[in-house]
Amino acid sequence: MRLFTAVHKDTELQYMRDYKPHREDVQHLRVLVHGPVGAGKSSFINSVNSVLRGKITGRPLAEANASESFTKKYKTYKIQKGQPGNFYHFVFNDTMGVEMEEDGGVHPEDIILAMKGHMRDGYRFKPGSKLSEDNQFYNAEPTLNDKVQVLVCVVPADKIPLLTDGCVKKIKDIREMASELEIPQLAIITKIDLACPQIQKDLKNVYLSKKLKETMEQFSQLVGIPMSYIFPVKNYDEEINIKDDVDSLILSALRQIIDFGEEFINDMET
Ligand SMILES: Nc1nc2c(ncn2[C@@H]2O[C@H](COP(=O)(O)OP(=O)(O)O)[C@@H](O)[C@H]2O)c(=O)[nH]1
Ligand SMILES: [Mg+2]
Repeated sequence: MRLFTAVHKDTELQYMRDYKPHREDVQHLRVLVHGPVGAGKSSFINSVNSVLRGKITGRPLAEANASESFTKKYKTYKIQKGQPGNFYHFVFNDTMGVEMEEDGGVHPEDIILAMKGHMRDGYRFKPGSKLSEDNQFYNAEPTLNDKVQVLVCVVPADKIPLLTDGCVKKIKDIREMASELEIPQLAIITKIDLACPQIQKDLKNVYLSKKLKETMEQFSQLVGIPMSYIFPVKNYDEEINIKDDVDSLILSALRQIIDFGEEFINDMET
């Protein structure tokens, strides 16, 4: 895999703009993002927004410090395409972090309920507790537009060697539940700039870095996600301007997300 050229970038951007689910009854692909607190989940969604809009779009989602970076409400993020009111045909849902401790963080059952489309926007996550059927934010009759088509696990490269057994288990449990629902999954490794000095110096070294490769292999073995479904990313963090190398990695991950989602809805029986 290589970082791509400017021409390739334009082709990819056009692909994203043109993308529409082939099934008439599906308005958009729904992508659910989960992972530890402070992993860069919100930053990733912001970064996708920046890449597609061609400008740094501020940080409405990410928080400046990790202890605050607690997404408490379930919310669908749409990305504006051209004129206001026009959107890309994929949406993102952020979740409260999978916490390192046993009973902190998002309840794994909440992730399943979200995947099945039972969670309505505005639901407030509570550590260790789950959405109940009598809750006003429980959607008893989800349509395909409410259901999740792609599950993305976001993990920071610099913390992979430090993941606790509890956290690995939660990620694996969620992964297994998604597999049962046959929902395609991939992982995004963020903060690759912090994990390897070579990459920090120049993002183009991403596929040359032995250190990153080892980190990705370690993660792959820990949670059982194949290497080919793990995408290294540097989020827009302190940058003021759009950079091709940053875009390139984000677009590679996004392309896989869309292709997985499209495949999933096309394989469905009804
Ligand atoms: N250096 C670096 N920092 C990042 C990256 N992605 C996110 N961050 C920072 O990590 C912190 C947590 O990010 P956030 O998106 O809020 O994490 P979340 O809890 O998973 O939503 C923020 O201060 C981000 O600016 C990255 O790729 N590189
Ligand atoms: Mg967040």
